Amino acid sequence: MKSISNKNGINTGIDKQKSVGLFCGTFNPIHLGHLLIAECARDQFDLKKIIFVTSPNPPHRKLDPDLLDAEIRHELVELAIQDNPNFAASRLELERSGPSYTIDTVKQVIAQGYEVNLIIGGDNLAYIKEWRNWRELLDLCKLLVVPRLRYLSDAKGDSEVLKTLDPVGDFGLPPGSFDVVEFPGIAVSASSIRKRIAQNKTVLFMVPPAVAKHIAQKKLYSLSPSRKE
Ligand code: DND
Repeated sequence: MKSISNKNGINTGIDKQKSVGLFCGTFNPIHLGHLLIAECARDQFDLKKIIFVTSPNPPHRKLDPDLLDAEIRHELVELAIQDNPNFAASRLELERSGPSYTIDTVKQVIAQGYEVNLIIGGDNLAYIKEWRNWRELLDLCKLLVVPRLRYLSDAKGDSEVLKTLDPVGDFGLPPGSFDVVEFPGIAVSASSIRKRIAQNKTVLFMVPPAVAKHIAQKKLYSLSPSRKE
């Protein structure tokens, strides 16, 4: 497989003068929702590149028995983005030990000369104040929040509603902390994909063909510990 990262873990094709979108995720596995989020954010905010960062040890998923080996998740990310020159996969977090704190990744990317726009789902926005050094994180980068219907109570969810929410009043965040990504909404989740695989249902087009093929060939997710009983 083509290597797309330099020794610092970021694709060397990025123009340092331009803003990048940083998309950190568990990606267990990466799916079309993630790709569509990245593309919508790239287009709307004129981002030069979207950097996908696979998190080996997401702090909020410490005890997840379904968490696939990080190198394999990263390999799926590489397969998913391989034909898109606007997307890059980074090994930054894979090469750090300990919990995958986003603040550490943001600092590393900024130190390399980039302006960071951190892409997160609406579900994560609700918990952002529990993230490590969240104030510093919001000082260092702009959040681009993707509406995620089921996590924003009741009717609150589509991008129009999210846009009416106030970082200060509704979330207790500093003014201007986030912008909203125009995203059509897609009811695909990594957990639903894992469940479908366990039920021997197709996941083709919920994940890109190359990812579906690799999952099938390697029988990924079919031997998950939580499904052995
Ligand atoms: P997820 O497990 O939510 O990633 O983790 C996101 C990142 O947050 C990871 O890099 C963690 O290390 C980091 N984190 C979490 C907690 C604390 C801290 C850091 C800290 O620093 O203290 P997923 O692969 O599940 O999803 C990636 C993103 O895509 C998420 O933001 C998720 O909300 C979003 N997403 C969707 N949004 C809209 N519609 C869908 C989506 N599917 C995924 N269908």
